[in-house]
Amino acid sequence: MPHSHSGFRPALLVVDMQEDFCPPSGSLTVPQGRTITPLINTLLSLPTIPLKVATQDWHPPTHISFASNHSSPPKLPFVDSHTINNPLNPSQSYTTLLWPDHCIQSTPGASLIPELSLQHFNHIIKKGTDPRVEMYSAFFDPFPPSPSGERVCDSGLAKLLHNEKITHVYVVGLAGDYCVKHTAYDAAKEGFQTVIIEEGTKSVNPGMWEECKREMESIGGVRVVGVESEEVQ
Ligand code: VGL
Ligand code: ZN
Repeated sequence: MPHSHSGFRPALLVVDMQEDFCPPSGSLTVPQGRTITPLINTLLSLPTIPLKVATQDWHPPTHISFASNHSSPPKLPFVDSHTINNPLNPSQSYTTLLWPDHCIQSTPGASLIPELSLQHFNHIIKKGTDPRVEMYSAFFDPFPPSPSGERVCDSGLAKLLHNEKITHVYVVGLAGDYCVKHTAYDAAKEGFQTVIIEEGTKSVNPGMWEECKREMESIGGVRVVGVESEEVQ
């Protein structure tokens, strides 16, 4: 990381390192999802990072993102999309893929993988708990806040990072093309210098990662860097 000075107080966000996203037995496996754990544990061991936060996708069984909850007509996970209306403003909608059942609250699949160095985390944030909306970002649901500032979901992560006077947010975890991407977008929108450490993430669709990176850098204000880059030294 850049050398410490008054304008540098980093946080590490470790997104959704959960059994259901990991081979061999997860229900929504990210290829090679487990292989990033040693690098993440190295980052977690750095005493120069004052705030380390894990997130957990934490869905009720009735969650709208599960293909199994859309039976007439039947929907295929990974293939069919669906459109979610904003519960606070039905004229706004968000279309995204449907998934297999995953990360159901308090089930083994929702647990953080045991090889992750849990003792370093200052906070664990749960997301995706509202059955009515998809929530890839660890900050908010995908809809803009209402004119009065109300949101469907707010995990409290933005307030935590602002309270801790964080300047830079380093994001790793799963999946690069979904929750890591949308978490990084929201971190940048919240005004944090936002960096994804490339070797610290894997994607559901690895073939799309290069395009995903370009999109994040061009429209998201997110930097994607290798662990050996100056940025992370
Ligand atoms: C995720 C799909 C569905 C993720 C969560 O953590 O990237 N992807 N729910
Ligand atoms: Zn999910």
